[in-house]
Amino acid sequence: MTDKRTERSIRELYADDGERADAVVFGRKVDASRRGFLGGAGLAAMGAAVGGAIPFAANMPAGLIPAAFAQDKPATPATTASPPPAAAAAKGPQPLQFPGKDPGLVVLGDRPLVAETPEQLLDDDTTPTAKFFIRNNGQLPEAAKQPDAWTFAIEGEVNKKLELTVGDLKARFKDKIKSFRMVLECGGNGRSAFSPPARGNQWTNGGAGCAEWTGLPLAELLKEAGVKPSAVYTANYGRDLHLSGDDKQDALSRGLPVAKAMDEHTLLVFAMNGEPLTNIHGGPLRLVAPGWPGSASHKWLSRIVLRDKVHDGQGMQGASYRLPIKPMIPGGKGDDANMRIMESMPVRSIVTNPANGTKLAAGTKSLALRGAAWDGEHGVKQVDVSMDFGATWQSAMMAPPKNKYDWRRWTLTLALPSDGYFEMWVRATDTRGFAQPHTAGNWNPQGYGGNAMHRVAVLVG
Ligand SMILES: Nc1nc2c(c(=O)[nH]1)N[C@H]1C(S)=C(S)[C@@H](COP(=O)(O)O)O[C@H]1N2
Ligand SMILES: [Mo]
Repeated sequence: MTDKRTERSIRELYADDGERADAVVFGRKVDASRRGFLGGAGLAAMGAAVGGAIPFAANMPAGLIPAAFAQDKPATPATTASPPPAAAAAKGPQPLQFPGKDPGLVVLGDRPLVAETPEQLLDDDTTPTAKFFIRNNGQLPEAAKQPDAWTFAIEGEVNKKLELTVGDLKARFKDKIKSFRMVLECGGNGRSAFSPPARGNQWTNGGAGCAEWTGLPLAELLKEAGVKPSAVYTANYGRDLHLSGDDKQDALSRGLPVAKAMDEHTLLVFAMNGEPLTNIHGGPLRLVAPGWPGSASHKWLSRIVLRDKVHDGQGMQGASYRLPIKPMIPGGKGDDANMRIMESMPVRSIVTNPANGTKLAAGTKSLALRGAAWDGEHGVKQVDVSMDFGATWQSAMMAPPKNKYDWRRWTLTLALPSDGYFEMWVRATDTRGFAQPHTAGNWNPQGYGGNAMHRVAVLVG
């Protein structure tokens, strides 16, 4: 075995060629589609690697990376925006150090600052602000000293341009202010499950949170401004600076079709979880366009321009927030003409308790699971859990949503047949019947829409 090979992580090995990895790790080629056909020696090696006997080994697909190895994350590949220094990448996941934020958040990039919430920190019904993920594309603006004096405009294809402050918005539209608990999720959430790896922050499932957002439906202002029939799309602008410091470039400028901008859940938000919106989350004023890629929820909002054509700002073109119409070759370059703008987010579920790698006392006979499930526009129909590598599934109980775009908290208690190593697989299905796949599908260069099932390893005894 060469030095080069021993330096590679088990995860990388599996990502390249799972069956070859089985051979390298377990000393022999897996010659059938199931690991259960491994001889006793192979199985013993596998058991030693995961920490215990595997009662459902006969169902374990060959080449599957055991969930117990998932802590062994790949280093973040370089992005075009900010190649991380090799030394930093080698250090592995870094805890976040940021005022008011839980140090359990994991930094995916520090320039711009990006941090995700590990699944087990998403265990609250409403995600506390301290645990809410962070995604910036540019430099943070300075925190506003007088939030109510923050100005913003609605202009473009409207009958009457509006220029308002946050204070005006709160006072003049007092009776129209709404609060909804809604998921905000980065378009790239789940990206780390793509193979070959896709460009960008290597989110696991933690580029998402569900907070209570308070603000004015954008529709109220659009009605006041009078949207012209020529308007088809918004262009959203904010006051964060491009990473280069060049004020002629936008860090990000995406938009929404007029119909989505008019949805009563699309809010101009000034409060999060009952507190004034913090600077890091886009305060004093941000947009929240729930169910769509987080990039459509503009922070530090300064202007919304109604356009007579689809927006072409930073983040609207090429492979940015766009998905292949016809499947493309994984790892390929892609063709701009074969891409469409990503709109509704795909269905996803996570186990929030227990955490991956939890050890339980020998003889434990039952396991209470908790989690969350959500999707973009369609709603979650069901959540199913398998503890035997997908052979059988049991449906979880789901709490009702508070409102559209809320997530569904789910619970399920499973009987454990014996001691040993188990993987809990969770799979949500949306109301159209779309279920989460085993691996991230519809490969695309920037890795959007990856909604592979979440797997959690549990070791009993
Ligand atoms: N002005 C501005 N708004 C922005 C961004 C940004 O970089 N600048 N990032 C977007 C992206 S990609 C996401 S996923 C969400 C993240 O919101 P959060 O940091 O409050 O979690 O904000 C969006 N709004
Ligand atoms: Mo994002």
